[in-house]
Amino acid sequence: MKKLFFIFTLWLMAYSLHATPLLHNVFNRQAVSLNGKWHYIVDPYENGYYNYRRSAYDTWGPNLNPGVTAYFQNAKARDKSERCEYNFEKAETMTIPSSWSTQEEKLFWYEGVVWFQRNFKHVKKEAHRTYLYFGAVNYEAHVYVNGKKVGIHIGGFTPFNFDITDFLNENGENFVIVKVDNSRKAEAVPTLSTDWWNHGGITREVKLIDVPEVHIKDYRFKLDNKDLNQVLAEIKVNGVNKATAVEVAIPALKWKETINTNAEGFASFTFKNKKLKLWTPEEPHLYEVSLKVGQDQLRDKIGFRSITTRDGQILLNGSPYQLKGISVHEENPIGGRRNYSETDARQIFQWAKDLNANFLRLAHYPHNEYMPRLADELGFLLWEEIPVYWTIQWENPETLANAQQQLSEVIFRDKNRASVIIWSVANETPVSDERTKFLTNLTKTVRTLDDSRLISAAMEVSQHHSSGAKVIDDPFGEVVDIISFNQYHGWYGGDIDDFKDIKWQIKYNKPVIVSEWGGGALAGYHADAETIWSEEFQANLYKKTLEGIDNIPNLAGFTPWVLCDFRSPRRPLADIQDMWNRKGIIGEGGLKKQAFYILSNYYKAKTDNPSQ
Ligand code: GCB
Repeated sequence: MKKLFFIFTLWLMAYSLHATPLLHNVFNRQAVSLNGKWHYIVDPYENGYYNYRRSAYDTWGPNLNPGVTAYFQNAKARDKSERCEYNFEKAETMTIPSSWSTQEEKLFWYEGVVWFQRNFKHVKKEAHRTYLYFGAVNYEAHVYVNGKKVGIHIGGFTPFNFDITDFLNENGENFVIVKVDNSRKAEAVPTLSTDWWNHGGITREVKLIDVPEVHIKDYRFKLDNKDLNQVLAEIKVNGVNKATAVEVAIPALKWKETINTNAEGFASFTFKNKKLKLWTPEEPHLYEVSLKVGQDQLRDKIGFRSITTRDGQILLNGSPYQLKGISVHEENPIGGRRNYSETDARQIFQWAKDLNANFLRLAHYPHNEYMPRLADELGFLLWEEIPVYWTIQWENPETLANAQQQLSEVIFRDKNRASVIIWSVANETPVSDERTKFLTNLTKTVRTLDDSRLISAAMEVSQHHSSGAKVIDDPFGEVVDIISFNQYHGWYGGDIDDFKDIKWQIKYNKPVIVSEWGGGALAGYHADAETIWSEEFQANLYKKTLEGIDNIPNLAGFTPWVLCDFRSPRRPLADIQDMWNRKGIIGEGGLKKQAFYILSNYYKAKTDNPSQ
């Protein structure tokens, strides 16, 4: 109990010490973009942060000014005799957002610290707060405005913001410096080894947002699982200390109400409407919702749907629903860079549409916000995940706090997205008491923050020693809503011709998703189906897997591994892999492999004849 309390306190501390609690729906707020050219200095020894005794300059306090030595000061030699050993103005530039590995050839393999700097003009507005927002920085960001530290954020795939009002200069001339560190660490989330590229940098958009002192901080609208005519809603207003009126409207429903918050700016309410058009992938109906408090006005487009389970099935709006899925990394096969833009997201959904899919597993970390936003609009269901991958330090309370924070941040960002139906808390983690306790703690975080979605994790399969049956009996299965597992029969062992004869023993009567299956092929390499790495080999693996996959009990769908080839340092085989994981059904350069068409035909047949 004591330990739990300690962990909870750590988590709260992580929250309050690091980024200012997030503003919800930054996406739809008027913002000044700080994307574009930033100067950068590569700093493998952290020379700009520590002195020669390894004492961090930004912990020295006002009386021990590091002078021109600390990079976050953005110093320049003031006269011809002054020694200053860096100069951002003269340093090279890089376009933000980006991953430095794919922006700068010389940084392809680099893992460590890079400092980024840019100037910006911003005139303070009377009775307003200014927030500095980052869509994501991989992995650890120390942010300084005009030479002063505004905060730290840890975790490479979730948004954060700082209230920088009090750091801004009266003359409107400002600079921001970010120390970005993507060194892999054993205690981090993810930990030392993964099967994807450790893309360092300011990898998502940077924005400045002015909001009136009294502003909408957060809100949530969700359909009541128990009454599909009823919406449950909550609002949080910042900057008030008395009951405050918020105007809320959904014009298409001709619904408008003034809601009064309590003295802390919080209100919860419900409304009913028999004519509510529910959101589905086939008809992704979104309602415009508007919120207004004082001078602050914010809009969103929200879909209403329920997602539940019953008797081993997934129910969307109360009816059984089959998922036709594919796993996706946040990487572009054309160039192997990180995806970050609306255009990138539209490309992924176009491919998913060509595949006749209705479900994407966003592996293995939260993807950028364009993905859930467009999924809402275009009609795709999403599985979102945090990078609790393989072997995390299960007994380290800081690691747990870190994972909880990343989970909380993605839930916070996407809680109003109808497309998001599953929170996955882990991938292929080895069964032990400590690990199950860790993951169970994560599910508690989810249930506290969001009781309107399903929980899962990609688990592993074992083989029964005598019968040879494939067994899924992970004790974590007790805790989740959906049993998901990765299996690679025909690739990491097993003869694909035997796939249809496998006996599946799943301990839990819950819906099942096969969260990964597949094999590698080099796009354009043709041979017979026995020849590994050929498109024919991969196509045959897909064909045989699809012939036998319906033998899996309670199968609600699957997400083969993976839509596109992606970069990975674990894949050095020359002339075939060349540092790419080749399990994509779309190859490097965007070329569809044969397996793509096998899966798309299979999904088309399922769509045309769901009972097939
Ligand atoms: C897995 C992992 C995934 C890897 C994949 C592979 O089981 O979950 O991250 O990329 O296998 O290609 O081996």
